[in-house]
Amino acid sequence: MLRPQDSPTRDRKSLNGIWSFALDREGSGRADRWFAGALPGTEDMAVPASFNDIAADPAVRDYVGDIWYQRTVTVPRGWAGERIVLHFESATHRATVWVDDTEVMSHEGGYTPFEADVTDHVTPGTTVRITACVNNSLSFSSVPPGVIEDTPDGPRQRYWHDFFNYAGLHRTVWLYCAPATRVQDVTVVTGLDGSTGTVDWTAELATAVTVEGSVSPVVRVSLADAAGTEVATGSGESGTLTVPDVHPWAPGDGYLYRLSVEITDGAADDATVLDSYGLNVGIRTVEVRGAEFLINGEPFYFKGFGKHEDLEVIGKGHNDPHLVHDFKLLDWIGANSFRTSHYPYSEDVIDYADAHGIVLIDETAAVGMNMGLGGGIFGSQGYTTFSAETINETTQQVHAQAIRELIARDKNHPSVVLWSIANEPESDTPAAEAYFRPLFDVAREADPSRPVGFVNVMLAPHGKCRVSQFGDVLMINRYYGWYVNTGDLPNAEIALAEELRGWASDGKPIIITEYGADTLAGLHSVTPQPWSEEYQVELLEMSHRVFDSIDEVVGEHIWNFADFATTPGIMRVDGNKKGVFTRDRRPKAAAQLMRRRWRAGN
Ligand code: GCB
Repeated sequence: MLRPQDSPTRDRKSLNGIWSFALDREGSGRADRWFAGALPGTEDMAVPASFNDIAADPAVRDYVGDIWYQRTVTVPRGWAGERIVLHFESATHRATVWVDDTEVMSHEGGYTPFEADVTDHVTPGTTVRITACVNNSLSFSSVPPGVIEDTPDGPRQRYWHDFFNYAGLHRTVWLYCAPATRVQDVTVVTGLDGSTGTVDWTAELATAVTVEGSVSPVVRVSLADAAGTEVATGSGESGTLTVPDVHPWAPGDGYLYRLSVEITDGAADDATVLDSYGLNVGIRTVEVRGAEFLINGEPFYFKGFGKHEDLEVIGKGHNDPHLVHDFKLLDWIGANSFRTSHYPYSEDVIDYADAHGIVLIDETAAVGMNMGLGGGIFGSQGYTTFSAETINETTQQVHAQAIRELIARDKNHPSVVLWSIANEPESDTPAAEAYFRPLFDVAREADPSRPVGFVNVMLAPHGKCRVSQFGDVLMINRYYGWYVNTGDLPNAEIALAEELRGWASDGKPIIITEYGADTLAGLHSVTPQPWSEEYQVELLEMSHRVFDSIDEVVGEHIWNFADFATTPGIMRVDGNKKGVFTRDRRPKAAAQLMRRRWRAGN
């Protein structure tokens, strides 16, 4: 799905700001037609933000159910004659939307965009009411999964992933206009041959109902370099542009060309431009060859983090100052990459990574599909991961759709080099194999140009995992020295090396997608004890000695970039403290260690 933009033929209006807000504690809002007028008992809510921490009220923070958002917007008079589209960059975890009294769309999945053509429901020059009923509950039909359990004090949401279930309108809501005949989608795939770059493009058009005498639309594309100089042109709904003396996009060098896709009302030079859409294009290649991960034909070593969208007060709400600041910190520490653990991040983040040469592993929200882990660490026991009553074919369909929507959204981003279709699911059982095999096919069908993998959990070591066979890359999370060999780094080192040597025998590149230790900033100890800053440093140093001794290890992503919020638990102190930075982005001692290692080129 194309992101809304301003162009010579398009205009957009952000609906961010203060919305009316109401929790639907009785679950009666739909039956009582709350969309048909002002919300009852209205409070204020900021968009974009998670609603949970804004109110400073536990009954709001832990609320499960329907959450109503409403505002009015005046549709610009100048949009008359255009198609008018209402676009949500996300609504976590699902939403139904009305324009005045008319339901216009519903969407499942909390981290990908959705939109509806609302032209027939609005009149340019007048004001309309927009109402969104967002729902934050997790079930075995959602990704990520969860259950709502009855307790004496009412329903409680349980889930098996280790981050707080923040919800709401986390990203920008847009109203935009575009011509009836317009660019509906564009796909680019880039190539390199020596100093020549190629850009294969495919444009999908939406065309106005043809009226007698109308001309057939013609697609023209042109590519400009970063200075704005045109370097290649083409025409047709698909084709290949050739760029001599190409400046490739590369890690650390976010060089972007700008592809302009135009629809004209004929082939003549003076034909009228009906629609124009611009897309940033980074020309690069990605390839897995043997146990190497190649970007532009060069071996690439991933240095960075698993991150979260997680901030004080606004939760998972997108925030530009923090976006810029986090990227400054990535640069300061010498990181070249991160994983969008454990869900698709805001498109602002992906765009920014493109422009700053940061490499991304792009992940779906399929996390917490592992009841083995849930029993021990995250609280809920007594479920079987894959069964007719738990994670089943319906979940698999929702998961497949989540993969398709992630790829549809992010397929054109040069920063994205690898799809991660799940984090730490159960993967050592025949049921897991049956569940995941078709999902790898879904990803490869949606994008044949990038490698695909999933993130393996410690409970499914080499020789037991039945899903890693489907991945192009092995992504593995290991906590030697933390969850096992706690406080015993010498034995942790032996065990980690032994396990990694097993994985290395598969002959695929290995990315360590998580390793680390919870660390309370300011806690020091002469004899490094778990939770101290010294222990985090020593655990990382131990891990690096092992990684550096195994050629197949092509990356290290520390868990986590920063401390983050979780559900309450006896293993969590005000959240997960495995950050190299605190939640408010102060460096722990490990940050200096990593800065020395990564900036020295290791
Ligand atoms: C993991 C999970 C991550 C957790 C982390 C931890 O393996 O992938 O979501 O936060 O461990 O700190 O336990």
